Amino acid sequence: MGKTALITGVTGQDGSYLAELLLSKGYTVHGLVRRSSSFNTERVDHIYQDPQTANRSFVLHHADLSDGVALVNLLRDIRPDEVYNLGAQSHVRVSFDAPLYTGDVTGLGALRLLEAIRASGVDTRIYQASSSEMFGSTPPPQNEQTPFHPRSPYGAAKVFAYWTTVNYREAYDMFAVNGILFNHESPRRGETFVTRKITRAVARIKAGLQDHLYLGNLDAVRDWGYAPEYVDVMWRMLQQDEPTDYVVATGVAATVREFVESSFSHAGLDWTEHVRYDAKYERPSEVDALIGDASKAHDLLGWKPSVLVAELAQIMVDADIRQVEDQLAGATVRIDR
Ligand code: NAP
Ligand code: F7E
Repeated sequence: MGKTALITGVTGQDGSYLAELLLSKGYTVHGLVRRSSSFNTERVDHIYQDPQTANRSFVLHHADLSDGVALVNLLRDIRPDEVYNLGAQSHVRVSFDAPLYTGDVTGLGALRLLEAIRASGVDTRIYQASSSEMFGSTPPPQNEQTPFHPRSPYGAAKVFAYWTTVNYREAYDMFAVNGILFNHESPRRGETFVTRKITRAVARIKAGLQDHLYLGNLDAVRDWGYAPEYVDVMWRMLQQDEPTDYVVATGVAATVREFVESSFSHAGLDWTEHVRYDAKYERPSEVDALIGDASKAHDLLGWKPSVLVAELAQIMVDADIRQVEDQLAGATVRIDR
């Protein structure tokens, strides 16, 4: 019998890649989907299985991280071997506009899930999607020993979720781990995160659909990796003998400006002719520099990233150009795999 996993946030960037990975390993994958008035399953449509399918290996359930009782019922029904908590209000800028909602879903949501595991009595392992945003203003390089100093409601909510996960490991002997992941991107990245906003604009400018791209702070430094490689390390963390927390990063730094330059030049465009500044995209408090030291993940999990920032920009630009070409040709557009 293969294992069973539950993924919260299965409709997101990471959830979709993780679902594919686990299915390829023979898992039965259950995903939590929140109710929406329009379709919100685009990233997993290619692996969707109708409810009428016999012995489904991919099953979606309506639930929400704000509904603790639904989580208990879901866990009782599914009895997963592994739980991946990827669900979150994950946009840092938006967290300043919706701080209480972000605290509720991104912070308390993790606690609800841990408590639901206890309440349901299910013996399972849990992965918590922690973030480099927890380091905030603490200077790089950042590793598992680096003190947290979050700079946004999102970062603060993730710190709460991190310590709650550690506490449930210590208090209840749960196999609960934090993956402290640095920024990771892909053609499936949400369109308002800076990398995808840039690569999508490059494709549209190249096709003559828009002239300008408005951005905020170009000086921020980030450590950008490739999302499919980052979901692999989540899985590895839950296969170990002992639960512990890991930083996951490439160790390679780039500014937003450098990502802009790489993306535009890959499409044969001069970024200075198209990029404009809009203060609207600045944050009330910014995280200036995140560069991770993932030595522990290298040593204990044998994990090493292969796609670094320049190649990442090219992968994303190429995918967005293909998507715009498909749109213009009137083809059915699917998110790049
Ligand atoms: P994402 O694309 O924004 O996906 C977030 C997922 O959470 C979506 O499936 C979303 O559903 C779901 N969600 C939002 N509110 C929810 C709620 N109230 N109840 C249940 N589900 C809810 O994020 P991602 O980039 O895949 O990241 C996955 C996780 O890793 C997140 O927790 C994020 O904070 C964390 N993280 C991400 C990065 C990164 O660079 N990508 C780095 C470190 C940590 P909808 O599809 O309906 O919106
Ligand atoms: O911003 C700057 C912005 O929104 C990156 C999330 O996945 O990674 C992500 O958070 C940088 C910031 O990602 C624009 O000020 C400039 O310095 O792509 P981002 P993020 O805030 O780093 C962490 C690890 C997570 O955990 C989060 O969930 O780019 N920037 N101009 C801009 N950012 C955006 N979004 N839009 C702009 O126009």
